[in-house]
Amino acid sequence: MRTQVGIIGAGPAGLLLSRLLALQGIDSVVLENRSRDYVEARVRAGILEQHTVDTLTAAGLGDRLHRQGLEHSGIHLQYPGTRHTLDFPSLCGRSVWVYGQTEVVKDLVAAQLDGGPPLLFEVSDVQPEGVDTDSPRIRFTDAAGAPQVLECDVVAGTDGFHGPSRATVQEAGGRVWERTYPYAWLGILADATPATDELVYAWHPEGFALYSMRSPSVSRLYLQVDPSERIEDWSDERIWDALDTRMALEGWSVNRGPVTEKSILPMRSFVSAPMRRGRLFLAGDAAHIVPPTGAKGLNLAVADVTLLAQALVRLLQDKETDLVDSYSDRALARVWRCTHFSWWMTSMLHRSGDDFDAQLQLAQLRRVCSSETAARELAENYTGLPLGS
Ligand code: FAS
Ligand code: PHB
Repeated sequence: MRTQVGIIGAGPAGLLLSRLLALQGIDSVVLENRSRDYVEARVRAGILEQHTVDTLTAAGLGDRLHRQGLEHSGIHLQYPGTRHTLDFPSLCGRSVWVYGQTEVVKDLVAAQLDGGPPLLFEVSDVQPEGVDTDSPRIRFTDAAGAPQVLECDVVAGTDGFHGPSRATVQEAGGRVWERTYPYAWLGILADATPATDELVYAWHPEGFALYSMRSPSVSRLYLQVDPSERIEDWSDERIWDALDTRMALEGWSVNRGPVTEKSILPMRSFVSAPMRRGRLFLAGDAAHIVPPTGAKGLNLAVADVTLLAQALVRLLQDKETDLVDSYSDRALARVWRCTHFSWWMTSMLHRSGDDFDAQLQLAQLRRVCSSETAARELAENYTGLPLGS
């Protein structure tokens, strides 16, 4: 087998990269170790930045997004007795969109299978090789159990936090930064009409809570819990009661409904540099992880592959290496900006158990809710800084 770009991983990063390259006449093959059903069912991100929406729309993937996505012009920040609304368009001229990652992936997979480049599910033993040469390859076993070799000009490692690509880059040197937070998120999906027009990020003495959604009839809610908590110890009733407590506001209440999914998500910040080794390039969670508080993970993956697609087109069509040579530094600049913002939102909203911290957090929240300057800084980062800024 031969292609120009061998792509490891069919998450949003790998699938969008394949699409963006195809639109520029560059062929690719996407290798995915899970099944289509598994990939499409993974419940993850929910918020799309404007540049993500613009990129998906320009790539011909915006129809369902514009029909079913919910444009949100702000968020609510809450602490006991106060729920304050940040109006993003008036603060920074941008909004965000609620459209689940599951839906983005379904749209990408459908486009790929409808005449797009090859997408091979349920492969195994995937290993990039020869990445320090101009003719790298990817060894793998296909779904039928046959050993295969994919000869390429370039390999894209979009295989997430647990894939093989980052290790291949790190073998040649590099650095990793990691911070594990002393809390986790318990998340639920519920068939319940959201009791809020826009997301509510609530600080509370008992812990952080987030009211999000997937549609006018599906709510997505999160609770800060200790990382050692087990989901089986959290009945639906206990979850709803905790949400009621932490999001309590005079004259308002959380809408309950059947819980259709619940899980506990650890929280970490992780950055691996460089995002390149020879002809192997990393993008998305393969290179970085951010705590979900800032709704950055999926959007950062989209930003990476937007830069990478431009760089690979320049390399493979114009035979120019300037953009691939600067890709890692340019991508990492945005990665660190988003890592900082995600850390800042997380640190402001999650209880550490220390009362001095609590007073600092409340002071920061009161500042953001009373100062247009402070609110603008949150709004600009949350809605996504312009690519390349
Ligand atoms: P992904 O992990 O999505 O995709 C990588 C793909 O590579 C997967 O399909 C995987 O199966 C495949 N793969 C792995 N190893 C392979 C191998 N050896 N061979 C072939 N394929 C291989 N972000 C937010 O903004 N908000 C959130 O609320 C949020 N919640 C999250 C909850 C969870 C449980 C997780 C894990 C992440 C969450 N994220 C959230 C972050 C998430 O959305 C990621 O940023 C996003 O999936 C990044 O996309 P990719 O880089 O494509 O990585
Ligand atoms: C979600 O809807 O899954 C979501 C929304 C905002 C966040 C994190 C997750 O900050």
